[in-house]
Amino acid sequence: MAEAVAKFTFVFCCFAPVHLLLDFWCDTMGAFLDKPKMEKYTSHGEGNSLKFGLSSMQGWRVEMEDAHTAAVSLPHGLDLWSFFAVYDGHAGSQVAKYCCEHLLEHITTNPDFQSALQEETCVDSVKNGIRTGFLQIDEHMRTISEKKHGVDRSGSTAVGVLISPTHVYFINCGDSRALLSRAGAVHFFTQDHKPNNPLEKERIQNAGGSVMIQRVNGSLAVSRALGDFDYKCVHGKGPTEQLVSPEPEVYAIERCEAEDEFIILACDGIWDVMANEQLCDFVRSRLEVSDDLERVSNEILDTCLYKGSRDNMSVVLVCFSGAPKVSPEAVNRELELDKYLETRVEEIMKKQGDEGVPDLVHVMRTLASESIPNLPPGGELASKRGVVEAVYNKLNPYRNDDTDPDILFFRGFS
Ligand SMILES: *[C@@H]1O[C@H](CO)[C@@H](O)[C@H](O)[C@H]1NC(C)=O
Ligand SMILES: CC(=O)N[C@H]1CO[C@H](CO)[C@@H](O)[C@@H]1O
Repeated sequence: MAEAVAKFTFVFCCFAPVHLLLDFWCDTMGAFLDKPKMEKYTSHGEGNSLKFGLSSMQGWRVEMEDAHTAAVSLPHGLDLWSFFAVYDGHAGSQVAKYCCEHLLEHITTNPDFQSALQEETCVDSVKNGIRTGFLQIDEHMRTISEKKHGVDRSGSTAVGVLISPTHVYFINCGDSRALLSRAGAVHFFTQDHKPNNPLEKERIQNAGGSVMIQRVNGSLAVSRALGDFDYKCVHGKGPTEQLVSPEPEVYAIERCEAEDEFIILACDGIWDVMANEQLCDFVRSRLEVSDDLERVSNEILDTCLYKGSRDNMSVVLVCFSGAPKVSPEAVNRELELDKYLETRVEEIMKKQGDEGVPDLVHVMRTLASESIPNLPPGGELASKRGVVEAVYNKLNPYRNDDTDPDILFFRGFS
């Protein structure tokens, strides 16, 4: 319920490689739409032996509140470092937008982080510096908000990776998630901060709050976030002891040149319908048929939409030099699969005969009941819905564009 009433605004912001050019996109409209908005904001780039692609889609939400940062080669002497993040906003876009523009700066310029750069073994200091950056930006935003008499009630989760020449620092505050695929398997993923987690619940209760319907005080679905200052005003408790904490969990993982494949950062709209292994398998299979990371990111979003995600969605895909490469066999297999699907759709539509043209749902259901060889792992038939729909529309002259979207996008279908 709370979700349907809340106002949502999506804000996209992304740093272009090397000189951190800001590129901005913002769109606000009205709760759930009749049809999902499938237009996407996309971007890509490379540097420091990394390639990245990203994509954001408004989906069924009337307004969107999402932002990303992608920066290879950082300022302040951190040329060999890179930073990627996804901010998933709620109750307004201000906090997501502010973090997107300023979080990196708060991290790299604070004294804790700076001291790390002078030391030999700096991993713990970097982690500390990241934590300090989060607490500092939150305090800063609170001051701004108080000056404006608390008009900003928005909040944002943040998930990111800071990549040094030797380590990947996974950073999470909230219920978005980052994962690392290494040597063909999920090697690491961040823990979601949900109010029901024992440690989160304990903190919430110690701050005098409660967890109901899996939400902080029955209303906020995430237990750590930047902003959300209404949940951060318990007297006598420090910033990390409040109902909602801005403290990130940071994990340092030593890089492994030979085995590191890719990192995925995505908001909960993705993980709601894809398990870690599923998404990893899907991405791996897509990288074998395309090296266009924007396209792969778009396919992730479309597949999640067809699998039933009703949320606004964002994904950032970062590939190391060890990522799977396009293989001619995989490309051929995919072409054959598309051809096979086209033929099957034609057959299903012809077979209907006197009963007239079957609807797309019937076609998808029929296909789903069959065993189709070589469907992309993790994405399955949902990832091929675009192909099916294209043939269907070509063959169906009576196509009605106003088909009930709930029928078109039968939820939970995979
Ligand atoms: C959360 O619930 C507690 C206990 O009912 C209450 O004292 C507190 O003001 C509530 N805080 C928010 C932000 O809803
Ligand atoms: C990406 C984004 O803006 N995510 C928001 C989408 O809508 C849900 C509604 O529940 C919010 O929780 C997300 O923060």
